[in-house]
This record gives sequence, C-alpha cells and structure tokens, in this order.
Amino acid sequence: MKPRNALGRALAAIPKREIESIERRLFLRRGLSLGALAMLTGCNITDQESVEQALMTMSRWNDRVQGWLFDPTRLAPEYPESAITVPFPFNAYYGEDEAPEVDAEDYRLELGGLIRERKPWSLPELYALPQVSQVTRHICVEGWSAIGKWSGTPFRSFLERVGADTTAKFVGFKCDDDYYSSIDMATALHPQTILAFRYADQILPRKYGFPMKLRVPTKLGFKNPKHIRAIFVTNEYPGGYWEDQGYNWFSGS
Ligand SMILES: Nc1nc2c(c(=O)[nH]1)N[C@H]1C(S)=C(S)[C@@H](COP(=O)(O)O)O[C@H]1N2
Ligand SMILES: [Mo]
Repeated sequence: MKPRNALGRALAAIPKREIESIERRLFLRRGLSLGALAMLTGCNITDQESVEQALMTMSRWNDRVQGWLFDPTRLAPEYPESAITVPFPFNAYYGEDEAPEVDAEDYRLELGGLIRERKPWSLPELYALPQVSQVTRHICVEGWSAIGKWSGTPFRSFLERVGADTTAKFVGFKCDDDYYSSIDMATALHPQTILAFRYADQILPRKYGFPMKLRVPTKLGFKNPKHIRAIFVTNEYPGGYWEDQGYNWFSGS
C-alpha cells in the first residue's frame, strides 16, 4: 500500500523488522496498531465508503498482529464437567427450528483446495477416527459465554491424514445453511481445535451443528462453524459470513 500521509511516509522509512516490534508493543499496551494510527489520520471521515474501507484495512492489519501474537502451544482453559452450562445456549443467524436438517446416510464431507486426498467422507468413516473430548468455554460476541463438552477428532491429525498443505495460510468451511467461515492455519493446527461430532456425549444435536462443527476454544463463537459440508485449504483470504460484515476475522478469544 502506498503511504498516503506524513505518518505513512515516515513509517515506510523504518525497516520492516523494527516496524513489527513496534507493532507488537503498541498492540500489547493499547490494543492499537501503527496501521490504525496511519489510516485514521489519512482517511476522509465524511466519506462513508472510505471510512468503511479504512476500518476493514485496519481490521485486516489487526488480523496480522493477532497472528504474530498467537501462541500455538498456549491452551484455552478446560473445566470440570460440573461447570457445564445447562441448558447450553443455541445461536445462529436464524431461529432454532430453522436449523438445517442433514440426512445422516446421504451426508458426505467434501474436501477441496490444497489437499492431496480429496475423497468425500461418510459419517461412519469420520466416527471411526480417534476421538478426544474437551470441556471448554464458548464466547459469543453478542455478549454471552457458556461452558460445554464437545468430542471429536483433533483437526490437526485429520488435516495431516488427508494430506492438507499445512504451510498454506487458511482453512475455509462451507456449511449446510448459508454460513461460511475460515481460520488461520496456526489455529487449525492448535491441539484443542477439533472436528466435533458429539455434544455432552451424544451425537451432535441438530441445533448444535449436526453432523459436525469445528470446535475452536481459542476463538470467538462465530469462528466455530456448525453443519460443516465442505472444508478447503487455500492461500486466498476466504472471509466469512460475519467477517464479511465487518467482524474482525482473526477474533481470538
Ligand atoms: N452453520 C452455522 N454455524 C454457526 C452459526 C450459524 O449461524 N450457522 N453461528 C455462529 C455463532 S455466532 C455462534 S455463537 C455459535 C453458536 O453455537 P451453539 O448453537 O452451539 O451455541 O455458532 C456459530 N456457528
Ligand atoms: Mo456468536
């Protein structure tokens, strides 16, 4: 991007490594980025489109900073089963009785993009994969959080098994409703990121995402796609349902 103002030009003169270290400190102390400062001084705030464009650019910049700060070995807290929230809340961009009805027998998980073995997976095949459980907190941007128990297969081992290019940048998800989302590869490979087939030891109920959801305790709720139909690996930014409406893409929790 071409520097558009004095601050931008000054920043352009600083070596990249130094910029990154300033960025880290600024973000840690103030939750701000140099990009944000530069953009704010440079954009015409009477022009709705340029403001939105600037905010989107800032948000994508924040994604990069959050990506640098993300520690792939740091675990989200886990809880005893006695801490589980009952009943666990339902949430989607529609009401509970409009959740998609997926036919278990016809269901096939589709794989695409930078994946070597792209054969579709049936549910019995997926259920036969090694299974783990977690009791973790789900945090929704709408202002609620709840603790639940999900079980499924570690996403990292699934990606490795199908020969996904784990050096690629993004993993994208298409859902059986019109929902879609994507996450960074570091988060996809995080030990607590699981392809979940069960909630509270039962086959994942329709409202919680039958037949499977991605459970990512290091990210906000909207980065946990339910009713997954297709998974693809890519280097092109895939965005997401809420992400494309202005929610920050990285959205770590
Ligand atoms: N397919 C799909 N996945 C989705 C959503 C959705 O509308 N459709 N909503 C997201 C949001 S905002 C939240 S908070 C969680 C809610 O999951 P829950 O119903 O298990 O609480 O699902 C996420 N995944
Ligand atoms: Mo959410």
